Amino acid sequence: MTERLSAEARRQALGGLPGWTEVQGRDAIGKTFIFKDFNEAFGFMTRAALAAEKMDHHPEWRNVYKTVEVVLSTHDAGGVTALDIALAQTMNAIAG
Ligand code: H2B
Repeated sequence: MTERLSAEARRQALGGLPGWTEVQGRDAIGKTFIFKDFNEAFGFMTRAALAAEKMDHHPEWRNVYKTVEVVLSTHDAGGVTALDIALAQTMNAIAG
C-alpha cells in the first residue's frame, strides 16, 4: 500500500508542481485551474478523468464555468502519497 509522504517530502514534491499548494486543515494538495471557457475546462476534466481512471486514483473536484478546483488525497492512506503527486503532474501536463 502506498504510504503518506512526510511533510518534508510533500514540500519538496510541491516545489516541482507549479500551482499546487497544501490544503489548509487536512492532509491534501490542491490547485485551482482557470481556463478560457467552459469548453476548455470540461475538456481538461474529460482527459484528466480518463487518466485518473487508468491510474485508479481519483480527484475531488468542482467545476464552475471555466474554473476547476481540484483537491488530491489518497483516501486509503489518509493523506498525500506519491499517487497524488503523479496525478497532479499529469493534470498540469494536460492543462498545458
Ligand atoms: N482515489 C483516491 N484519491 N484515493 C484512494 O484511496 C483511492 C482512489 N482508492 N481511487 C481507490 C480508487 C480504491 O478505492 C479502489 C478500490 O482501487
